[in-house]
Amino acid sequence: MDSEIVTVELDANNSVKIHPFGATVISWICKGQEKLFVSSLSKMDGSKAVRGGIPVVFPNFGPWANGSQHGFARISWWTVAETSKQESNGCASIELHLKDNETTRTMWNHGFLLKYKVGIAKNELTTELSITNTGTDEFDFTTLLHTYLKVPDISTTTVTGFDGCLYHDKVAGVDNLKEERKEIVISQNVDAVYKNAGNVGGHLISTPVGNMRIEKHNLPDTVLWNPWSEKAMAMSDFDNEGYKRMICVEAGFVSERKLLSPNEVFTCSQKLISCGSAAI
Ligand code: TA6
Repeated sequence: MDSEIVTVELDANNSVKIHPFGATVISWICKGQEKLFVSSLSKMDGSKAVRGGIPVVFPNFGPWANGSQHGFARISWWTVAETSKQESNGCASIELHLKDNETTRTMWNHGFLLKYKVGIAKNELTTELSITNTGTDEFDFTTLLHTYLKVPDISTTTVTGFDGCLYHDKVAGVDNLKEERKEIVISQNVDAVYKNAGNVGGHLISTPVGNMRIEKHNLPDTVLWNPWSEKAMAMSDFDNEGYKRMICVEAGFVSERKLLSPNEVFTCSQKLISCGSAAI
């Protein structure tokens, strides 16, 4: 399956790899350093969603009555529509598409076209998803970019951009909590869905060796997740110690369902900006 993986390269030290299974970005090398976490036990053969990188969640974030959790986008084979091009402004990009098919229609009987553009520039990775309703009936969806960032050590990692936001704590099962912390350090299983987070100034993930900023467009909510030891151990594709070297900061449109009329297009994106030196 490795032969299916496409690489977009700016130069020897800046490149991105995308697996057509789920259009999953599985590697972003920036200044010679890997910025994304992928579990060493992740499946890469299309038998299961990639455990890491940037899985694309559509048409449903979370448990789904129509099919597997987080919807079918991350477990479908996408097609490369536009190969990489070195644009004049020093960027390189590639576009992948997914449209409704027999499999998706058995789960969710709607016509759609997803276009996913992955672009790299100096110190930046942008992923843009456009969702077109190609059918004759309206549909609603939630969507999210399930970004696994690689960090040297979760215990020395902080993340900002959540203070003042309401959130649903999925671990405690409590809704409408208000985040008071300006800086969050994760020291246990965290699974929190924040409404309208990171929309002014983005999220800053800071580590002793460098920082990463996440800027979002049309993805008003952010999910913060780390399985911690027990949950990581319970996942067959999550290496037991992996939780110490990752943080999921997931840009999404998940607190409300987005309604799309026939021929309407919804576009959303995130930009990851590496503003540090080494391992993040
Ligand atoms: O985004 C956080 C979350 O919804 C968690 O609840 C956890 O289930 C995680 O996604 C991973 O889900 P997955 O289906 O990839 O195992």
